[in-house]
Amino acid sequence: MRSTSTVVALIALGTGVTNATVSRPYPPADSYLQTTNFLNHSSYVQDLDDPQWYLDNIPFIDVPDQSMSDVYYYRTSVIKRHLKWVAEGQGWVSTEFIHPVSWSSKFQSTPDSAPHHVVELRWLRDLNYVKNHIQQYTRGGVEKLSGVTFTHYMHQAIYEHAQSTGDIDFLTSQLDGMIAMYELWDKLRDNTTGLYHRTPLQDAQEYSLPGFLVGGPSGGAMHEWDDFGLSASQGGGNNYGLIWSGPETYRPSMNAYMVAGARVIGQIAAMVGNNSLSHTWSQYAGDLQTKMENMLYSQELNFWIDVVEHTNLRCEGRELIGTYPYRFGIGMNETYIRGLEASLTQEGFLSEFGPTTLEQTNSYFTALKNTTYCCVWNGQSWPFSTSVYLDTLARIARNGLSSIITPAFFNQEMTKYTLTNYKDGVPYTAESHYPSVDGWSGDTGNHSEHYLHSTYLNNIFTDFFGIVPDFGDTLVLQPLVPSNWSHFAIENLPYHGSLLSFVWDQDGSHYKTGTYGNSSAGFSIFSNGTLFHHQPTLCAVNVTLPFNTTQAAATLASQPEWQNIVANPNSPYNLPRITATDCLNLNGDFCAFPAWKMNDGLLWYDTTPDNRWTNNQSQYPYGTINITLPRPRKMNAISLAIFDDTDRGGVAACPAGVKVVNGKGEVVAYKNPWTDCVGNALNTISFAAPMANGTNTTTPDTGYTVETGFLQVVLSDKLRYTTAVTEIQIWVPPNTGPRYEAEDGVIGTFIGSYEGKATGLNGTIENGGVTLHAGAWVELSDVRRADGGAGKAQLTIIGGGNGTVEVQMNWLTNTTVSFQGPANKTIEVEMWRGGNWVDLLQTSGTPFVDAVVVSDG
Ligand SMILES: [Ca+2]
Ligand SMILES: [Ca+2]
Repeated sequence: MRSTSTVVALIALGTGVTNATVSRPYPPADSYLQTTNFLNHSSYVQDLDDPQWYLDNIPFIDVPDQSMSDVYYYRTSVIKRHLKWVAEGQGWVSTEFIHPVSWSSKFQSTPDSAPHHVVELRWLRDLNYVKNHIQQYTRGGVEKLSGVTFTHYMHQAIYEHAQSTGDIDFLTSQLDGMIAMYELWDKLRDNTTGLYHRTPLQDAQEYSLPGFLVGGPSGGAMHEWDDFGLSASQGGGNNYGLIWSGPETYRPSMNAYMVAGARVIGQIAAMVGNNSLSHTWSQYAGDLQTKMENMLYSQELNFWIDVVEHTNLRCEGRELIGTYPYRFGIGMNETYIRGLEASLTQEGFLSEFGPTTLEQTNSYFTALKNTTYCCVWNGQSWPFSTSVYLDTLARIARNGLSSIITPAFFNQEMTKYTLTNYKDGVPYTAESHYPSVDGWSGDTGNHSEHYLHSTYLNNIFTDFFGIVPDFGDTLVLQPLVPSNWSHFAIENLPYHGSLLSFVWDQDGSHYKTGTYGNSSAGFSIFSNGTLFHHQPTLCAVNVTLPFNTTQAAATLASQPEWQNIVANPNSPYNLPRITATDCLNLNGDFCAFPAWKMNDGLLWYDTTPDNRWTNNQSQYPYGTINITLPRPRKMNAISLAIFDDTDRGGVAACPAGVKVVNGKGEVVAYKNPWTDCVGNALNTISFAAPMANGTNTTTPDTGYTVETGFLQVVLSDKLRYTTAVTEIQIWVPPNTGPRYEAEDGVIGTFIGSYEGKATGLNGTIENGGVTLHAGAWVELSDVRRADGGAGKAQLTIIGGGNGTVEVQMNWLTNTTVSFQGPANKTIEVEMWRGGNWVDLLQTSGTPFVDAVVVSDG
C-alpha cells in the first residue's frame, strides 16, 4: 500500500451535474461540496421517476455485475418511495409499508423497520432524512404514543448513523432521549433471568419455532399443522393464535439489540465526559451479554436459541435469528463462530434464494407456505433477516476469522440476496421469498410492493465494499470485492461532511482520463473531487482523510433544512388541506383517488400501488385544486408531482397548461401551453408578479415572493388525456424562532393508518391559533433556543380561552398552565441541543393557543 500525492488532482466539477429539465424545489444542503466526475450519473437513473432527486441524493456505483447495479438503483427508488414528509418542523420519516397500516406507529413509522431505514439511508447525501426520523424516536414520542410495540435496534443504528455522518454533536444531543427510549423497555425485562422477552410476533417474526413448540394440544408441541378444527380429544387441539404469535420468549435477536443499545449509550455517555453514566451502562451491557451467553446459547447445538419465558423451555433448533448477535459484536470468538459455521450447510440455512429462516432439517421447517398469510418465519427467506445475516458474514469475513465464512462465501450469499430482489426478471422487493422457488411469498397487491424492512445499500457499502464507518479522521476499508473484478467506481458517497469517490481500475484502462476525469492503474480515493490516496492493489485501506472531519460534518449539519408547508399527516383532517373539484368516482359512492392524497406527504408515480388524485371522467376540460394553509405564508414557488401513465396504457399526461392564483385572486403563475412540464417528476414553478387573468404566460422570478394562505391551481387537460397529481409541495426556509405559531403545528395524530388509533385530533384552527377541545393536543417541533444549544429557556405560551394546557417537552417533562381569557404564560424549560418537540395537551376546559415564544436563559 502506498499513498501518493503525485497523481494530478481532478478538476472539481461541482455536484450540480444534471441534464434533467426540472428545477429543484430547494437547493441541496451539500451543494457547496465538490466531487469527481467519472460516471455519467444520468445514464443510471434516466429510467427512474424524478431523476433529479437521484442526482442530488444518491451515491453512484459502477460495477461489472449488472444484477448488483440494477438492484442497487432499484433499491434507491424503494427508499425514495418510502420517504414521507410529515409536516413543517417534523421533517421526514421512512415507512415500512408503501401504504399506511394500522399496526405502524406515529406518522406511520414502524419501530422494527426504523433501524434498517437509519443504517440504509445514512448513505443518502441529505442527512435530514435520517436525522428527522431518529428524532421522532428520541424526542417525538413514537414509543410513548404507541407504547413499545415491535423490537428494534434503533440505538445501535443511531450510533452507526453518526459513524458515517461524523456528526457527533447530533449523536450526543440524542443521549437523554435514547436513555428514555431504552427505559421504556424495562417492563419487558424478566426479573428472574434479567433477559428481555417478547413474542416472536412482536419481534416482527410470526410463525417462528417457539409458537410451534407450545401451540399444539395442551400447550405442547404441534403435531399436525392442519387439525381440521378438531379438539385435542379428537386428535387436533392446535392453538393457531399461539402458533402465529409465539409465546413470550427470550430471543437472541432482541437481547442482542438490547445489549447493543446499552453499550452505545455507554459509549455516548463517555463522549460527553460522563464517566459514571458510561460505566453504569457499559456494565449493564456486559452483564446482559453474559446472561445471554449463559441462557440463550445451546451447548448441544452450539448455536444461539430461543428460550420461552417462565417455563424456560429451550427451543432447540436453529433459527436465522441465531446469526444476529454477531452483527452486533456479540459472539465474536472462536467457539461461537465455529457454531455459526456449522449452520451454513445445505441442510442448515443455505438455499437458492437467501438463507432460510429456520434450519431445513427442523421438523417445523417448510419451504412452501402452508397458509396464504403474509408472514411465516419457519422457512421463508426474508430480506429483513438476510440483510442482518450478511452483516454478520461480512464482519467475520473481513477480519479473517473463519475458513468457511470467507470473502468468497460472503459474495456467494450476497449474490443470492441480489438475485432474490427480482420478480419476473426485473428488480423488485416484497415481504418474503420462497427459499427454493423464484417467487415472492409475501406479495399482496397494493400493499407489499417495494416493502422496506431490510437494507441493501448498507450491505453494498459497508459489507461488500468494506467501508467501515467510524468517528475521527481515519478512513478504513476492508473490501470483500471479488478478486477477479478489474474495475468499479463509487461516486458521491457522503462521509463525515464530504463526498468521497473510490475508483478501482486494475490496469488503468477502464476509467479513462479526459471527459470522465483522470485515473491511473490501481485503487484511488478522492474527497471532494481531490485525489488523496492511491495504491496499486485492491486491499485493505487505513488512511487519514485530508480534511478536518469534525469541522466538515458541522458545516454540513448547519445548512438550513427547507420545509414543505403543504403536507398534513392527518390529511384530510384539519389544515393544511387540499380539495379538488373532481374525483374519479366510478360507482357513485367511492372516491378512488381523493384530493388529500396530494398532501399526505407520500410521493411516488406507480399505477399500483397508487398515490394520486385525478380528474379522470370530469365534465370539465380542466381540474381545479384548492390549497388552504393554516395562515398566510411567504413563498416563491409551488412544486407539483405530475403523474403520467401514458407509457403504461393510461390516460394521465402532463397538463396542457397550469395557472396558479393566490388568495386575492391574482394569477401568480401561468403557463399555457405548459411546454416544460415533465411527467413523473416534481415540477417546481416559480411565481411572478401578478398579471391579468388570461395572460398567456408569466415570467418566473425566483426573487418574487407571494404571501398568501390560499392557492388555487388550475390544470387544463391535454386533448384525449386527463390530469393526475401525486403530491403538491411548497418549500420555505425553516422557522428558526423565537416565535412558533400553534396553527403551524400538527394537531394530534393517527397511530398507524385511519384504521389505527386517532389521538388528540380534536382541535380547531381559528382566530390565528388552535382551540383545544377535549383530548386535543398540538405539536410544535424543531423548537430551539436562539443559539440552537442546550440549556434553560423561557417558554411563553400566548393563549386564551378557558382551561388548562399541559406543556410537554420532548414527551418527557411537563408543566401545566391555565388560561381564563387572553394571557401570556411563561414557564422555564430545559431544552436540548437542536430542535425540541413542544406538545400542548388540553387537560381541562377549552384553552386556546396562539403561539409559543422562546427566549434563552
Ligand atoms: Ca401523495
Ligand atoms: Ca398563531
